[in-house]
Amino acid sequence: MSKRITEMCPALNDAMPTEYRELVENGPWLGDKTVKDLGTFKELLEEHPLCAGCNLALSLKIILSSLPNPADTIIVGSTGCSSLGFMQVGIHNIHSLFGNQNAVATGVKRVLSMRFPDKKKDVVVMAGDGATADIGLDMTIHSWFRGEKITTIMFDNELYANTGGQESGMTPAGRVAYMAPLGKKFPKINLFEIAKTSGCHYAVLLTTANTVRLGACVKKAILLARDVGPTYVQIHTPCPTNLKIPPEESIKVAKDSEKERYAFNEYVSEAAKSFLENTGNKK
Ligand SMILES: Cc1ncc(C[n+]2csc(CCOP(=O)(O)OP(=O)(O)O)c2C)c(N)n1
Ligand SMILES: [Mg+2]
Repeated sequence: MSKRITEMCPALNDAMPTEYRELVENGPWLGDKTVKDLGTFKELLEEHPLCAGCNLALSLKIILSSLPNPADTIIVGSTGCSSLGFMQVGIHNIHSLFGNQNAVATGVKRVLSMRFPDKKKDVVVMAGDGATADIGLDMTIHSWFRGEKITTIMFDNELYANTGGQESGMTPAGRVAYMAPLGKKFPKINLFEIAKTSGCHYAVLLTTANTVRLGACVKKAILLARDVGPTYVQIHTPCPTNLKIPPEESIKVAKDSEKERYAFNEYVSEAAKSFLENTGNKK
C-alpha cells in the first residue's frame, strides 16, 4: 500500500540481498516510467516460472513497468498461469479464489477509499480468460454494472492453460486443445463488446505485438479507473505450451493475430474522453 512497506530497516541494509536493495533504491517508484524506460530501473518482476516464450509473462512485465503509481497499486490476481508469476512481483498482490477476483477487488477498492480518502490507490485485476469470462463472468460484469473504479486486465490465451488445455468461452470456434480434442463448437465470446455495454468507460483489445502501445493503454486504463469508472484491457497472449508454438515464434504469432483476427480496438466513453481532454492526456 505504500513504498514504506518495501523499505528496509537501515540497520539491515548490508544484510539484505542485492536484488532487494536494488528494488528499493532503483525500482519504478520515481517518475512516470514507461516501457521505453525498461533497462534503466529495477523491474517489479524479473525472474518467473512461466514457460519459455510465454506471451502472458511478457504482458505481465510490460504491465508492471507501466503502472502509474506502483507504490500505491494493489493487484488482485486469480488462479491460472499468471498466478505463478505473482509470487515474485515486488508490490502488493492478492491471490483470490478462482473467478472471485473482481468481487475481491471491489472490497479492496472500497476499503482503501474509506481508509485513505485523500490518496489515490489503484486496484488492478489481472486474470486469465477462464477466470474472467467463464467462471468469474458474474463477478466481472457485476463490478462493471456497479461502476467500481477498478481496472480489469484479461490475459487471453484462449484456453485454460494452467490445467492442461481445456476450452474456455474465449476459445475460438474449431480450436482443438490437449483436453478439448473435438474442437470448440461455438464462437469466441465477445467480452470487449460486453464491456462497452456493461458500464466500462474504457475498453481495449490488443496483443503483445506492440509493447509501447500495450504499456500506454494499461496506463490510460488505470488512470481512467481512478477518476471515471471501470476499465477493461484484453490482451491476446498465445500460449506456446498448449498451442505447440516454438517459444521463439510466440511474438510472431501475436503479431500475426493482430493483423488477422485480433486487431487493435479501443473504446473510450464520452465521460472518459472529456476527462482525458480536461487533464491533457488526450494523446
Ligand atoms: C474454484 C476453482 N475452480 C477451478 C480451479 C481449477 N483451475 C485452476 S487454474 C484453472 C484454469 C485457469 O484458466 P485461465 O483463467 O484461462 O488462466 P490460464 O491458466 O489460462 O492463464 C482452473 C480451472 C480452481 N483452482 N479453483
Ligand atoms: Mg487462459
